[in-house]
Amino acid sequence: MPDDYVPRAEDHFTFGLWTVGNRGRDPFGRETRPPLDPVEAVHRLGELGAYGINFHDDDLIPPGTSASEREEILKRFRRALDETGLRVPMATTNLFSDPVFKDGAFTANDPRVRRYAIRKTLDAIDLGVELGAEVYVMWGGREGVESDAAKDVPTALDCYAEAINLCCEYVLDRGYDLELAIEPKPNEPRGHLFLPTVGHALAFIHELAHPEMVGLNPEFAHETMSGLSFHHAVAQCLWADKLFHIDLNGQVPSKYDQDFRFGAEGLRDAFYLVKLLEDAEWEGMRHFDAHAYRTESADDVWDFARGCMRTYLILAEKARRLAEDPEIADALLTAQVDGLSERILPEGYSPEAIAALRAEPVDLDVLAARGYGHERLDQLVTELLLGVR
Ligand code: GLT
Ligand code: MN
Ligand code: MN
Repeated sequence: MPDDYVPRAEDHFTFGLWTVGNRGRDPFGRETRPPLDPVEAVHRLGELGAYGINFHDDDLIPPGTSASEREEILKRFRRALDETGLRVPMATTNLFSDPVFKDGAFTANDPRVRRYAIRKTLDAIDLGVELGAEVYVMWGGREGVESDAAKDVPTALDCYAEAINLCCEYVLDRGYDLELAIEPKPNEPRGHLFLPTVGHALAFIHELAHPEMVGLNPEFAHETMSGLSFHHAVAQCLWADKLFHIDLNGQVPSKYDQDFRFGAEGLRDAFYLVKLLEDAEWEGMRHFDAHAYRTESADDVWDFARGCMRTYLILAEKARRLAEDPEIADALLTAQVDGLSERILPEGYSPEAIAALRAEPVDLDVLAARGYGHERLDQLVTELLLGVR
């Protein structure tokens, strides 16, 4: 049955080759799905209404590919993009699968590994830009440690900063129109990862040589794993003008990195997130860094992909309905949500303004006794989400 939740290119939904191409391997069991040809991924996503497809260097050009095979792969991939109109808005480097990176890539103790990691990244930047990428994601999957005696953290952060600074210099030198987006994660695959949360990454960016070129790619699962609110983390990125990209998926707090279908878990946080992005009219890509359950067949993967996009559109519709609901509007008045936009001193600081503030009558008993009506408001939002209003 046709409905309003059919994705269109202008919704800017994107998937990674590694997401729809995930084969269901986990630490305890081997693959349950066959490999997916990147060309088929482009066609299937195009049919579903996605806007784009992203990749790691190795997803598209597997390690060990000869120069002639590389050209053939790129030719087929470009043709699929032309036929479907799909774009490649983001690209990234795999700095975590090869055993060479077992002690880290940009923060490996062995400088030879760090030099190789930079070479691989610069090559991948060239490949991404060649295919049209405007955002470059940096997920430091091996940047971390298990045995703290083996790694001096401040020095490792110096190395991390040096590597990102070199990437920025390269982008400037080449004249690329490319922003870098750091993706924080608390742990997994390392015992501890560096830049574990959005907050750590935001602070780190301001120690870099080109902070204006570097932003964030926060992921729902990664903040949620630590029990943090993803929507708050994204709000702070927006507030700092650092939301360069986003990884949407589903996750149960304090479990392993589940990367479930968007909305499969954490539906309420997902709703406030969608509302935040839509209210802000954020122009970035709605990228799904998720994969189908291991139980699913190759065909079922497309139900997973469709589900991610439909849930986003349904939540966006719920956000619009919330804005139009008169009873919710009344509850928002009671909660005095608008009061937050009022400044303490609208004219700014002056000794006179402080004197006036001190002279103001204030009845603390009245302020302490007032209610904010959050129970009623929250129940109304719950009922909206449950579909009964
Ligand atoms: C990997 C990881 C993701 C990152 C990808 C980009 S790769 O799947 O789990 O969170 O976003 O490197
Ligand atoms: Mn993840
Ligand atoms: Mn991710």
